[in-house]
Amino acid sequence: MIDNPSQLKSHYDQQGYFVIRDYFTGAEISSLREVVLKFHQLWKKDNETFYKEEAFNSSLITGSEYLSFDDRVKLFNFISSKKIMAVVESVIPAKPSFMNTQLFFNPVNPQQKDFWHRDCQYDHEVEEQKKAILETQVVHLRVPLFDELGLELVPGTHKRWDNEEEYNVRQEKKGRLSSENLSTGKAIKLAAGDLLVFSADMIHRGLYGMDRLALDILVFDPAGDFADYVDDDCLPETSMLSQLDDPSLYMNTLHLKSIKR
Ligand SMILES: O=C(O)CCC(=O)C(=O)O
Repeated sequence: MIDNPSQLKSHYDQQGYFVIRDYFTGAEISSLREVVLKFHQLWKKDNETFYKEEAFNSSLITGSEYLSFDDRVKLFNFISSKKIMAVVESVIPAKPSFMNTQLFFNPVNPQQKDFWHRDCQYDHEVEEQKKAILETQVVHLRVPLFDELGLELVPGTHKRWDNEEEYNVRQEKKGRLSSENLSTGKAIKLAAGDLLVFSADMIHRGLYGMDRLALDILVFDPAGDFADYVDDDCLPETSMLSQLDDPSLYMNTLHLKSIKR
């Protein structure tokens, strides 16, 4: 368990991320990997063309489409385990809420390049992005299931706007490409067992290569208006809640959704 939550929080506040090395045991990762690989095999078969032509991630891993009831319960219990909740609560102390999961892998096409982005750029135009990074953000917890090259981040950009180089590269302006290197980037190599926590709205890119397969857990502060982004099917069914050691992460989301209806 973490013994320095306030240090982690202040690193996160200043830099937009932190890493905890060797946070999970080999047994924890292998049991998670077993469930996630079942999802991945079925998802790949079902999305063959997309997978072969352009995909680099899937989402809704906790949903009912590919995993059985028992495997979903296992996954929900991992996501809201004491270890994960201690980290989540260090960053979002009041009523942290579950949003989704994503699974990142290498694109099949070797020409496909890793690219810089802020997650909010897919929902917002530039002026809105500027606002979004000043408001409540979504937090990613990356759990690598195999050793990987990890992520490259631009520390501090969860709170500040892009400099000219960052903007031109990320938004592909003035002839720049989003796959070019940034002088401000910091690569964080990850091993299975490590945990990387980072702000989804900071400038970042996944680094393709090795045998990467990483589960990203997305959580949000209820002060942000994100409940509509949550797909009902990725939340536990009512009959699952009693089988979860600590369902509060999901209950918080269910509550936010219920008051919106
Ligand atoms: O690993 C990747 O390919 C990208 C990761 C990413 O963009 C994210 O986790 O938001």
